[in-house]
Order: sequence, then structure tokens, then C-alpha cells
Amino acid sequence: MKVIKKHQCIHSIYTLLSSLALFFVVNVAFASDQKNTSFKMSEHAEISQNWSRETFKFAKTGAAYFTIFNTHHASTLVLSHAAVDQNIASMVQIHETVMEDEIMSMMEVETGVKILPQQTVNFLPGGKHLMFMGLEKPFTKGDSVSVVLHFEDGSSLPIELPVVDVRQ
Ligand SMILES: [Cu+2]
Repeated sequence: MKVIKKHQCIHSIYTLLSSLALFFVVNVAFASDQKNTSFKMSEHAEISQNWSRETFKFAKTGAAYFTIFNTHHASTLVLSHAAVDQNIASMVQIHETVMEDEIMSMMEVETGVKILPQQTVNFLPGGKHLMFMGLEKPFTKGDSVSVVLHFEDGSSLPIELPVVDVRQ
């Protein structure tokens, strides 16, 4: 009787150890996988009012807007080149709409957008926006566009921009 108990005991320890071993293998694999694809997450930017504009069916460009708040005690700089999945668009940049000789045009904000400590910058129609070029498919209401913003300090921030039909 005692022998059987001992055997059971050893068996359960073995089970425990092997599941622990599996746990570590899975975790190490996950961690190394993360290391390959991950980035330093920005801890100083808060996003709100995030949306993208529904496009017409054959549109090759799209625009998205958001409000960004710098929670930090130092300035931060959002770089113009964000990252977008190639299944969504070939490129995304920060643009600014400008009036020149009564002609409205837009251009890339090549310097990036500086946000002072504890300040908010609004990306709004008629002003700053994220410009998607080379759309693979139109932005459709109900969808959400994923983008990763990059900052000068090397950190990044993934954001979701739900598609809104502004005509409604
Ligand atoms: Cu634009």
C-alpha cells in the first residue's frame, strides 16, 4: 500500500515537473518570438478621438484623425512615417492641409509633430492627418485601420482607427 502511494506521489511530481518544463519552454518561445517582432512601447502618449474616414470604392488614398496627449514631463516627437500593414496600404505619412494662394493642398510634415509636455495635439479634417497611400482596399464603415506610430526616442504606439462614414 505504501509503495503504491509512493509511486503515485512520484508520478504526480513528474507530471508537475513536466508541465512546469512545458510552461517554461512555451514562455521562452513566446518571449523570443516577441523579441523578434516587438518594439519599445511608448509610455507617454495617450490617444483619443481616433477614427478614419470612409473612402469611396476605388480610392487609392485615405485619411485618419486622432488626438494625442503627451503625459510626459519632456517633449515628444511623432515621426511622419508610421507603419502600416501592406494589406492595408503601401505607405502612411503625417500630412498637414495648408492654404496657399487660396488653393488648399496638403504636404507631408517631414519634421514630425512635436508635442510639448502635458500638451495635446489634434489631428482633424482640414489640419493634420494620417495619410494612407496605395490603398489595397477601401476603408469601409465597420472596419478598423491599424497603424503603428513611431516616436523620435525609438518607441512606438499601435493605434486602431475605426472607419466612420462622415456623411451620416
Ligand atoms: Cu494628406
